[in-house]
Order: sequence, then C-alpha cells, then structure tokens
Amino acid sequence: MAMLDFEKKYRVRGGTLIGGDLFDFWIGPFYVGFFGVLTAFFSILGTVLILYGAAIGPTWNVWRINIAPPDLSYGLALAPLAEGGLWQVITVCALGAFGSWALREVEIARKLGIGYHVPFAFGVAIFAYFSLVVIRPVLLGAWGHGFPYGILSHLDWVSNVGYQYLHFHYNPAHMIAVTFFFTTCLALALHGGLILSATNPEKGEPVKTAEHENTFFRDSIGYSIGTLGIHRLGLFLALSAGFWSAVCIIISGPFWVAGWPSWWNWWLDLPIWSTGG
Ligand code: UQ2
Repeated sequence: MAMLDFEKKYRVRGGTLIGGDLFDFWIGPFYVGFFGVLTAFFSILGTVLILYGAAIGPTWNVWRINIAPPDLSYGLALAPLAEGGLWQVITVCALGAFGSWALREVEIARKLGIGYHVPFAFGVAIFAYFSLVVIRPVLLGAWGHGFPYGILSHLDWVSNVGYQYLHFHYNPAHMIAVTFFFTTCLALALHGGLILSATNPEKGEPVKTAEHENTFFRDSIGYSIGTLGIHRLGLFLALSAGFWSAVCIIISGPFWVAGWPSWWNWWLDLPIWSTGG
C-alpha cells in the first residue's frame, strides 16, 4: 500500500490511553495526543530550567556548564533552587518527558495495531536513567548521589564513582553489561553487513533473497539464526546491555561498599581451598 493511502486508513481516532478524543490529532507528520502535549510541556520546562541554571552559574562554556544535585547533607529533602533544587525539578521534568514519550509511543502502536516492543525497549533506557538519579540515590539516602547534568561534570562523576570502588571493571554486573554492549555491536555488524551484501547487488544483478542470507551463515558457521531470529537476538542483546548497566550501578554502594576487586574473594574463600588445619 502506498504511504499516502496507508495514512488515510490508519489516521483515525481511537487507541488513546487517556482523555478519549482529547488531542487525538496530527500536526503535519507528527501524532500529538495527550502525551505529546505532556512531553512538550516537560521538555520545554526542563530546557528552560537548564538555561536558567546555566545563567546563574559561573560559565557559558558549553563543556563546563553544570547543574549539580544537592549537597549530601540535604538527604532526600527538597533543596533551594540554586543549591540542587534546580537539579531536582529538572530530573522530574526529564522523567516526565521520557515517560510521556514512551506512552505516546504506546498510543501510536495501539493505533497501528502493532506490538509494544519499541516503548518497552525505550522503557529499559528510562530504567537505566531512573536507576542513576532515583533508585540508587534513594537507597543511599541522599539526592546528592545522583549524577550532575553537564558534559564534563558527568564524566568526572562517572570517573570518581568508579574509583570509589577501586576498579569498576571488576564489578561482575559491569562485566556482563559490557559484554552485551560489545555483542550488540557484533550482531548489528553481522546483520547490517549481511543485509547490504544481499540487497545491494552489482548493477544489473537481481536483489538476493533470505535463502542467500541463510546460506551464507550455514556455509560459514553451520548455523543461521533466521531473518526474524536476528532481530529478536538484537533486541535481547541491546536491552540486556541497558538492564545490566542499571544493575551494576545500583549494586555499587547499596549492596557492595568495598572495592570491586575484593568481591572476587568469594573464590578464595571457598571451603575447597581449606587445608583443614
Ligand atoms: C542470520 C540471519 C540474518 C542475519 C544474521 C544471521 C538469515 C538476515 C546476522 C547470523 C547470526 C547468527 C548466526 C547469530 C550470531 C550470534 C551472536 C550472539 C552475535 O543467520 O538469518 O538475517 O542478519
């Protein structure tokens, strides 16, 4: 079906989660919806607050602008705007915008009658952010454990928190997350390469088929995961990367306070090494 015919067919009312027909329309190519309006509200307010935070700060150098969370002494209380309160309101705006965007994706998926895979996947990304600025700070008892909003400052935060646990690469959940990130790259490189190899033939040659794709991997490694399977694998690998990233930072502090290298002492402490003496 041509795109214009298709749009006429699917651009009808219904499928909304809240408010019935309220905002159930399009502006140009964009679906609006109640959650589109909410996304715009939170994004604009959050951006204005970031600009205000920059304006009352010491620099307009984009690399150095920093909106810091409150001092640890504020615990889980609200702080004055200029002392971390801005960070708190901006965090609410960010989560409001991300959550609204995910629900707008759900409404579009419902209108189309397709699965919720995209909003679910985006939900995992939101969870990773939520774990950094809400779950871990709440478990540690202070908003000051959230990461600062700034290009260089958030890099400094990552480095400092890493060194606080001596060597973050020894964090087992971090190891799992990194492995998923790399495997995601491997899978996308294999998939992108395979698809382009089959669908970009020499001039005058016909476009090749899924059988060609299958056979390449049968011939080279004796196994093909299939055209649907590679996308299931890709989604699983990518979401696992985000999920284990969230786990690796949540356990650092709330559930493990020593350096990560010494976590591996469980191996040396196994009773099988005991001399019995
Ligand atoms: C495949 C297949 C595709 C693909 C790819 C494979 C026809 C178009 C890339 C090969 C993938 C395999 C064997 C899995 C590799 C496993 C990991 C963990 C990276 O078979 O079907 O469809 O794109």
